[in-house]
Amino acid sequence: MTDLLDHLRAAVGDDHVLTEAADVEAYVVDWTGTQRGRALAVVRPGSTAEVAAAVRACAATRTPLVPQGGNTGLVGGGVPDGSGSAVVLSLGRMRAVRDVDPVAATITVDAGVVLADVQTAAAAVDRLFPMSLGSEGSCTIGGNLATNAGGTAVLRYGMTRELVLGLEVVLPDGRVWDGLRGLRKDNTGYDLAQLFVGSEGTLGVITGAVLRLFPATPRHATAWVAVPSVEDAVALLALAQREAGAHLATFEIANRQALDLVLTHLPAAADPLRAPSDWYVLVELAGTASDDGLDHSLERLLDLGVDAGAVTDAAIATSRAQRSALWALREGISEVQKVEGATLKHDVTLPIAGLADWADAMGPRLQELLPGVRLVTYGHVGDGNLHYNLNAPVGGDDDLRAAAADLTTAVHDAVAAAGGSISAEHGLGRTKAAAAASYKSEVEVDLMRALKRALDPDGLMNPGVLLPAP
Ligand code: FAD
Ligand code: 2HG
Ligand code: ZN
Repeated sequence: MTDLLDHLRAAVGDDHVLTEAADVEAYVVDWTGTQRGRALAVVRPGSTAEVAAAVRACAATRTPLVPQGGNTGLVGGGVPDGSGSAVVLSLGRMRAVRDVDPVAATITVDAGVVLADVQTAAAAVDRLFPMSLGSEGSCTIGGNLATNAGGTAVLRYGMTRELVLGLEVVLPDGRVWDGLRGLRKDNTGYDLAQLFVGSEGTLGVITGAVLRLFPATPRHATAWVAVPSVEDAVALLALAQREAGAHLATFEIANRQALDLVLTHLPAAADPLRAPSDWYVLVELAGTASDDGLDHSLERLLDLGVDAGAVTDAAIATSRAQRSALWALREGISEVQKVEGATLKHDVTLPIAGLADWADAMGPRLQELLPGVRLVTYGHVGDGNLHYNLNAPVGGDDDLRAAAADLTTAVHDAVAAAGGSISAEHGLGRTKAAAAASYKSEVEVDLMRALKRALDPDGLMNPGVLLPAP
């Protein structure tokens, strides 16, 4: 072990190999506070060459390695297990924007660049990097790529997978694959970059990326809309797709329980509507500087929604401050769930046609399993993705923990039966790897294991994440 630490120090400098408990703490506990591991050391390389040297040192001693970006992941994939045998490799020092090309509409960045900084760098050349997550102030592009993150702009721009053109990756043996090509067309064999997207640190360490940029969308029309049911939200989505077409940028859902938690815990939050509703939709149209008429389209959409019985009330933002206040009601939910107490997360997608029936049937089944459990349902309904999350019955945090396995199995079984996915956008990490394998066919799991073996024959890259230990 001393040998390894010496090699790591030689690779990245003494100051960037952390071993003291206090220094390591922030790297071994996840954002939820529920996944805690132990690390042999945390290593913080400052360049691709230093990442490669650190990976080589780990490979030579057969030391497992856990890549980490902003540590905002929600499935425990970025923190080590409890054995204390792994090295955490943090990309936090690799924060350079290497190049921005507004004409090619590409940006080339180090993997440790924080998502909000990529957005800002794109805006500086009057372009848009559309990915938008509640964690964008701390999550990194490397983490976004490794988890194939989603967020609130997927409806219009797609998942991270659709926003990447090229990657630079340090392979498990320490070699560097330079695939930093910004070509829109490149049909020269297997798409290697896509292999690493969504691989959750199990195939290599992403050190750089070429990402796609889009025309800036400085114009917005935003509304917080009361809808009676999930079915009505889906009906309104169909109207929005027809009326707003390509301008439809965001279509998010939240139930009243979610809003109540936000109103309780966020001091600046206020209910924009007079009467409570069971469900709400945050809808936003976005356009370029020359796109007039978004406000008109939104009003027309809401009128059509009222006529169809899918909308009962709405608040339209008339200023930037109002727009931010409406967004805060949606983006604040994750945080306030945590403040409220014990939670259980279910990040599920379903075929959108079956979403409402699925949600209607699920609630009563969970109440049977844990009477009083609070359903805090929200998410990206435009993508068929619900965060079908739970908070404990009031005062019943221990009851939720005791019932957690049964509740999650009930949700996941119902998702599988309805043809959905138990991870829409957060990945599998440590917490869902075994469950996902149990719902996949043997052929699918075999293919995944074959890929893993081909790239990481010694199984050193983030073992136990994405695929359960064999
Ligand atoms: P980490 O948490 O550090 O790591 C996540 C995974 O990626 C781990 O498996 C890790 O090993 C791997 N990894 C990290 N960096 C690299 C690298 N350079 N090379 C190889 N592997 C790497 N997610 C969504 O999809 N949509 C949302 O709307 C969303 N909203 C969120 C809101 C909040 C408040 C929070 C706390 C989280 C949210 N997330 C969301 C989850 C999380 O922010 C994303 O998964 C994000 O992509 C993780 O980035 P990170 O840099 O924090 O990665
Ligand atoms: C969101 O959409 C995120 O807000 C976080 O994906 C969801 O905390 C969660 O469960
Ligand atoms: Zn989400």
